[in-house]
Amino acid sequence: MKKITKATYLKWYEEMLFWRKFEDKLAQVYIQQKVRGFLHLYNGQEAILAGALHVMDLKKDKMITAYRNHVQPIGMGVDPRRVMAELYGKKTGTSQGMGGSMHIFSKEHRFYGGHGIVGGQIPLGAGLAFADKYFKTGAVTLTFLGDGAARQGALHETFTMAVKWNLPVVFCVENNGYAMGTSVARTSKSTEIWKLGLGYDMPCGPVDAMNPVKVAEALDEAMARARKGEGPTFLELKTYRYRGHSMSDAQQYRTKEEVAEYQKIDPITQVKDVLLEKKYATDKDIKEMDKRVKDLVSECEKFAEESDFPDIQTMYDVVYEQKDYPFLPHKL
Ligand SMILES: Cc1ncc(C[n+]2csc(CCOP(=O)(O)OP(=O)(O)O)c2C)c(N)n1
Ligand SMILES: [Mg+2]
Repeated sequence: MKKITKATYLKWYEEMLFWRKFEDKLAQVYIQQKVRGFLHLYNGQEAILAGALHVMDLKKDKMITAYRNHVQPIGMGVDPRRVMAELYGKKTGTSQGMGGSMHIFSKEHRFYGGHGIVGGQIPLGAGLAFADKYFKTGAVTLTFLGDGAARQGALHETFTMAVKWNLPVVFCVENNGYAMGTSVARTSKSTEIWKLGLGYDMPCGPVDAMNPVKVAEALDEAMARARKGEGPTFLELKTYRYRGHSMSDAQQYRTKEEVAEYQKIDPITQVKDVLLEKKYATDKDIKEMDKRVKDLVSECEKFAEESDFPDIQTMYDVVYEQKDYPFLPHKL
């Protein structure tokens, strides 16, 4: 694995803090009704993305996830101003403002969404990996899914084929404890989700995903296996989300004390502690990074605010229309 150095920790701190603050800003503008529809935030889960990016080959590897999908494309190189604009529904957004929160996508950066159907991305992730095996690109696809999605039938169908065909894919459950308001223990008697891999003879295991080092180590091993043609791995990344499922969640299913317990092992604080303990950064350096993050978030907000909404015609240009459909003539 690429060594984890002072530079890694500095990068991790600034990036993770940016993802956190970018989403805090989204929460704020959502309440002002500038961002509409659903909004599912990633606060608390940042160590997963930081660890993954450390071991991915960003020139060829791919990523696909569910609807909690704003910061992953930024990590993979998409301009954060365009992600913010997409959430505002503006034409400068990643999908010209027509995708919105759950559907960030960038083929150029190999980020394949952004999927609102729980578990829908599991077979798609295997499909991306199938293409890489077929065309011998040497790339690996990281397929992220939630603990709730792990209960979908599509997971089992996909696992059967992915193992049989030795596809270069790593299936990563982001176990944040809940599927909307339903805890893992309420969805199944088996709460150790990683054990689902055992039934498929797939290498599998749990990972402390509040720490980016642990995530990087586990993913590096899994990706190396995939690159050697030895097939998929199934990892259960144990994490936590601080905010509700979406912005309209009253969070009556958990206590404030439970959230506070996880905040004690916050991934960004863990990275900051290493920076200070190892004297990789001074308090002044941290303040400078915090300021850069704040400025960049403001720049994204300004860009989104000042961009135009798409022309109404664009909406019809991107909807499939069968010209010879016999019964309902298109109203336009
Ligand atoms: C097929 C399907 N069923 C139900 C829903 C409604 N739904 C949206 S999110 C969600 C919970 C998913 O939880 P999890 O997979 O743990 O992901 P998390 O939100 O925790 O990241 C449900 C049931 C949906 N979007 N799609
Ligand atoms: Mg969950």
